[in-house]
Amino acid sequence: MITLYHCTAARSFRPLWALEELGLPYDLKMLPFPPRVFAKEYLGTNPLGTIPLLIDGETRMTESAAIVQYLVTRHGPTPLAVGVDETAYGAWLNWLHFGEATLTFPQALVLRYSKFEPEERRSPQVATDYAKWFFGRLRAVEAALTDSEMLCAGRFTAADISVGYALLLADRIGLAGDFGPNVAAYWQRLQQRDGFRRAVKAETLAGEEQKAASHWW
Ligand SMILES: N[C@@H](CCC(=O)N[C@@H](CS)C(=O)NCC(=O)O)C(=O)O
Repeated sequence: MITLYHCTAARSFRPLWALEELGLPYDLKMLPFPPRVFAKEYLGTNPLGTIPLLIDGETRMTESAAIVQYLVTRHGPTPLAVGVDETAYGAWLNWLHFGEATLTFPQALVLRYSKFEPEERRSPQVATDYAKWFFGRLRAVEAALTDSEMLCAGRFTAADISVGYALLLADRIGLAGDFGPNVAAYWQRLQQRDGFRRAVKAETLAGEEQKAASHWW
């Protein structure tokens, strides 16, 4: 059985969404955010203290985009993966990693310097500058969606899960109002997917059952 350590609406939502899209059984372990402060015992399981942590037999992974890539390739075949012999293979890998490395990184700085740091260390300038950075990078997504419903390969793939999570985070931290029209419509489409809805329901139910309040936004 796959085990996923998760905090509500954190990057671990990527693997959770992928697990639901794939219909795989899994054990969801909810943690309060940030675990390194509110669930110190978790450091014994994952010394990084970060989520996600996915355990699948001997495999342990802590990078959300890599986990999604792992799930759709190891536990396929599935149309969520784009094969090496498909034209869109390179574009797929690029979007898959763009979602975390390019889109989520600046948002983490917005969150940190507008919310997580103690009052005296907060910086409206850092938060504003990195929100601008995020919207600058998001132009690539706006352009990619001009004539297409999803990012690549003409279908919903793991790349949409990776970029879709960056949009979820933007929504939670109040940036979604400035999405361009293509990104706004895409974000609506993604939220209507059964797999997305099941993932939201799963984290809500597991959060209640395990009493892990982790509404950090
Ligand atoms: N690049 C990693 C980042 C993992 C990460 O930093 N996760 C955040 C939550 S979204 C975390 O655990 N933060 C708590 C902390 O740093 O203590 C990924 O994509 O999974």
